[in-house]
Amino acid sequence: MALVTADTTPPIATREHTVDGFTREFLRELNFGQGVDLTRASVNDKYLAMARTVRHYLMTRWIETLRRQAELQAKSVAYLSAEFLLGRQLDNALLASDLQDIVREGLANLGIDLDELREAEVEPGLGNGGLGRLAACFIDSLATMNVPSIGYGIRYEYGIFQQTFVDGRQVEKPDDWLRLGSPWEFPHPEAAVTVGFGGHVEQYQADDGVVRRRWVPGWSVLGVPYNYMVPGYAKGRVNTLRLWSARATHAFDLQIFNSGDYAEAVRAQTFAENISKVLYPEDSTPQGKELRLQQQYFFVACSIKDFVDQVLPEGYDLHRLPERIVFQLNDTHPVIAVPELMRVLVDEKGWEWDEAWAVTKQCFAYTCHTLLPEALEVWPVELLGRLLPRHLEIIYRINDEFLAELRETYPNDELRVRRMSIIAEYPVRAVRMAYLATVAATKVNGVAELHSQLLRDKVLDDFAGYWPDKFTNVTNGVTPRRFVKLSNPGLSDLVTEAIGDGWVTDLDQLSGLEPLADDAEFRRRFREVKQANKRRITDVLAARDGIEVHPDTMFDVMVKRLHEYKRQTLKLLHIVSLYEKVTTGKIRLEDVTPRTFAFGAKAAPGYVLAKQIIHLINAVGSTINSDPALEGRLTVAFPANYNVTLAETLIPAADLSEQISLAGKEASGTGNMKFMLNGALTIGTDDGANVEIRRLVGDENFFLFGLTEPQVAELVDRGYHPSAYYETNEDLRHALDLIASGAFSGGDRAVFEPVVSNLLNEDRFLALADFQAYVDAQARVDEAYADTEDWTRRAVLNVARGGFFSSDRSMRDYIDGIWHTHPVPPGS
Ligand code: OX2
Repeated sequence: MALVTADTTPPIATREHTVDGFTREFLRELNFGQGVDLTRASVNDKYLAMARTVRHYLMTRWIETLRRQAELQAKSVAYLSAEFLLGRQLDNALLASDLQDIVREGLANLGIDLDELREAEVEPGLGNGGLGRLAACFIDSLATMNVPSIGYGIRYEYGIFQQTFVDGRQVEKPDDWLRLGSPWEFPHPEAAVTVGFGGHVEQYQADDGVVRRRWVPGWSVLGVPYNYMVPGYAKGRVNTLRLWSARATHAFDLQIFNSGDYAEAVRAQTFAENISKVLYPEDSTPQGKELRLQQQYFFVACSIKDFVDQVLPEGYDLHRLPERIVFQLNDTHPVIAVPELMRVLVDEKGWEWDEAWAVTKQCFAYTCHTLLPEALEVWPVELLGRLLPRHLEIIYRINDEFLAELRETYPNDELRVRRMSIIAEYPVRAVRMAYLATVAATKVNGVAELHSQLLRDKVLDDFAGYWPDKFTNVTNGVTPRRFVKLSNPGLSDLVTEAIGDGWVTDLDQLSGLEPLADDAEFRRRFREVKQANKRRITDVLAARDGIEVHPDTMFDVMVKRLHEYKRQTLKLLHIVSLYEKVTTGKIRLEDVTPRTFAFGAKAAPGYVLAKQIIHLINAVGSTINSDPALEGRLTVAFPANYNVTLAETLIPAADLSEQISLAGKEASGTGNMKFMLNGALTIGTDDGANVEIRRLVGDENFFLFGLTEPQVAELVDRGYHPSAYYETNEDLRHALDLIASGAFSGGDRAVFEPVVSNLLNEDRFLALADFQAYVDAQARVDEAYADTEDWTRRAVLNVARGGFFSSDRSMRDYIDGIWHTHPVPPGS
């Protein structure tokens, strides 16, 4: 008898959730999958077999999720993002499948140490920093909250570069993360789609007699989808992340191949496959690179085609698209999706323009992540027209109609109309992607209250005046699964013992810890956890980087991309000043709070000043660390290649979180939230989400310093002269002079001259203006830290009041205010 007929649901393979069941599966994977026996298996063999076994346990939920979705066609979110900075997958999969104990025991029975295999996993670094990590947190929350959603992005063959230091200088190495195979991906070459580029647009008479325009691409590539499971916590949905990989089309190379020019055929293939070759190592500053635009169009064209042709059932009425999908644009990188959807509807489906625009306008929402003018993407018309000629036409028409509409509203204000044009005329004619996104989106959101306010008041003020209801805020969040539960098991157990484990999916429950801040025994245990976390990172830094730190010092941590606006130099000036005072006897070493200053930061390879700052931090570090008098008192730790994996052990060990960007420059920050939830106190400016952190935790539990955004604006307006601070502030002068003297560069005064002279003459982000306020705030930190009990009390309050910063809450805000979707549990 046939097991499956048209009207029965086909059965799904099952797995036994026991140690024996796991062991059987694991051996099968090892023997039949990897083709090795246990005695001969390498660590990588065992890791791959184990990872594949674990994913089997999630498969039922994945299949059920997909079936349910096919059946219900519930409204979904398609999160379009050029970056997903996932971090290692194994621990999260073990947590989601509730297999942690089973796997540990099963492997131990076979003489295998789970921790050794965990270390074999190479993290997929498919993002630069906050923006990519945020996307990863969001898809975790969506799955946990049972929200139908799909992530669409690029499967870069090389992720964010591996950073090494050679004589203190950053040297980049390619991130060959796929070298040993990735057990977490499911390639689907049979579902590949074709994407065109270049060529021209032609006019033709359609069957209905109407004259239409269509794109005749000059070349095309294949997009091959790779699916990744996005498992929700505790039996939630297993959603899908679909990343696209570029391949040469057969038509592309076969012809050349047949003509016997093998070299040319290979060249053609390389050209096509370059598109998904490497992640651009940029954060907040775009490189005007053609390949980048190719990447952007490549992944959104694949995604839209995939959604329309594969995900939607056959015959779906696209007029109802807004009931079925919302495309969330993660910054401007995917904005070319707007003219692409128009092209599909108008050119391919034969719709009228107005009809297509009415639908398209309802399908997109846009998140802006920056305030830096240089980070707002702009594509020269020349480039866009060459690569995507039809899209440029469509953008022009969208703009023409938009400007006509504006002229009706503002009849005598041509200046305003020109300001709001999607097309910039200067310095070259170019498409402003943020404006295009704003015109097309149902909602535009910033990522923290202050940021959203500044978007409305400054960056997109004309648009906010025109469409006040379009603008909204969703403050970022982080997933408590990865960044507390998994990365800080000590704290996690302590919290669960105190208030139960509901906090993992309802982070507001952390408020239940509030009274325990006054409980001496709880504080003692809380400190014990922090101390254990410091010992853990001490071991990691010794093994990973050969760096020696002292677990009984204050851990003062600044981890984020290296950028002038984030002001790593400000922290460095504080360290140098302290060093200068101690070594000249201005302060006694015994009076200095023992501190470990930890940095983690990558600089974009082309960002010369950022790389010089890295060199300087390392130079100051090696001078301080090699001074025997300072041993155990002052240490600078700058492990290379800061990534998600390192963050997971470093953040739980921190006492002090450095969030010291110039006010009005950091859109949100998300590291700040991770530190808070792990019991660090923040020293920070009134910037990004710091504002909300401080409001929640209370002024008395936050070390605020520095100019406010309006003060910055005023100072810049008046004319900012950094040298004036140098001249009037003795400590600052001594610190800068010490760097300039060559004290950290073996007497060579030239090495750090560019950094010093940039600070003295330019200092775009007002580090010198905030120096004294920062040093004063650090003195308040020292004073507070000296009272151990009270410091712990404040640290507990940081955790207790951090519930707001769960990415589950961010998702709720998006759902209620922007997406209007509903949860659908997998088996419901
Ligand atoms: C980052 C922002 O710089 C950061 O403030 C924010 O927390 C993060 O995005 C997530 O919203 N590229 N990276 C960012 O913005 C851009 C552009």
